[in-house]
Amino acid sequence: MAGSNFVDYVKIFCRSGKGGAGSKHLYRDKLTQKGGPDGGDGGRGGHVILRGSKDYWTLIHLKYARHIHAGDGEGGSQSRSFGKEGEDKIIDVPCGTVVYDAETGEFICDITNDGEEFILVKGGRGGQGNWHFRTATNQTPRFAQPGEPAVERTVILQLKVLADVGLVGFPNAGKSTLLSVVSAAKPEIADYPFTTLVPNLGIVQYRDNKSFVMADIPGIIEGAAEGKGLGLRFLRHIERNSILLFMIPADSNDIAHEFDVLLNELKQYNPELVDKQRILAITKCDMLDDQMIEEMKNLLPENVQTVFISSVTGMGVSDLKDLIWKEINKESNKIVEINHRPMYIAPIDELDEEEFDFEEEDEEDEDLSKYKGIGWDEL
Ligand SMILES: Nc1nc2c(ncn2[C@@H]2O[C@H](COP(=O)(O)OP(=O)(O)OP(=O)(O)O)[C@@H](O)[C@H]2O)c(=O)[nH]1
Ligand SMILES: [Mg+2]
Repeated sequence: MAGSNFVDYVKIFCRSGKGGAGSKHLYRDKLTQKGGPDGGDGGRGGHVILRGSKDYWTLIHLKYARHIHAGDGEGGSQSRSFGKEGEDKIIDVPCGTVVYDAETGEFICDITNDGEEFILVKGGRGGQGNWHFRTATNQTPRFAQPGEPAVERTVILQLKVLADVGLVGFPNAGKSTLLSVVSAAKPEIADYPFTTLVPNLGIVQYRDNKSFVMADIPGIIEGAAEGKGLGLRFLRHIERNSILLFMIPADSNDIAHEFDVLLNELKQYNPELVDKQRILAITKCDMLDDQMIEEMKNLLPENVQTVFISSVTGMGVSDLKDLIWKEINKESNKIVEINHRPMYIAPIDELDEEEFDFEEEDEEDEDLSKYKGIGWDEL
């Protein structure tokens, strides 16, 4: 995205190295006329490996490096010497990167831990030298195995951030304001809808040097599932949050209805999101007096823990932090495993020409560039 450092989708082409050929060498020296086969094996081609790294927050470093080639293995040589292995190419990705095959949409892997490695494309095996093929009846094999060819694969890397709590609400609900108050993040805040165009992450300091990660995502509106507003594109960033914090402003007309609308949009995106533990925060409560708060308590949705907060006065914010901490540490709210459904890849004839290349996401990004988004470097 021009003007922003937030890149959560890239398509890359990977090619492993081909295996080195086995050698057909026959041994000779000044005292030995026919020393027999001594050709060594070729080296393995380099793998393309994905590695999780906590030093990365986005996929921006891959945006302009979309062709990744590992080194070829070298051929074997005389005296049964092995060829050198091809250089492996390691791609560092942020924890929370999910990988799909770009042709079939099939889920390939999910990198969640720092240092976790996954071989995306295997290097070709090196061929065996002629030494392996000597037999009683063929003592001078003049042939050796060629190395295995390189493997090519185009993959889509998608980032689904690993935050503990995700903020869900309509535009202007005060999500970014809360993040700015409880963490060092400095998201843009303004009284018009869709101020936030890309997710923001913040680390919330809790008591005794404990901390948790909060993700502020762009506002959702009714009909987001059909693409209204910014659509549901950013909802994948709350897919693996332990809990969801719904935020509805105190001046809204019907809190219970707004809550249902939000819930319904999440459900349309991924029904599993509805199984997550939820907390409701009624924001901007500095606009209410105690009596109004009491009256409002009867209008709240049922079966959800609710906190009244104001990011401006600080009212209820520490209670909210306590509640979040309690919930994210509950064993039942820990995410054990999530199901990554295959990705939908449009058949070529459904794509218009512009989409059918590596710039696909850029087209979309371009449109948003006129807005000022906050990158994750603001953390
Ligand atoms: N009075 C009052 N105003 C608030 C409070 N929190 C946020 N606001 C105001 O509400 C407006 C919207 O706040 P944001 O934090 O940008 O809202 P948001 O939910 O991030 O909105 P989008 O990014 O557009 O989805 C701003 O003008 C804030 O100053 C609060 O606790 N009290
Ligand atoms: Mg915002």
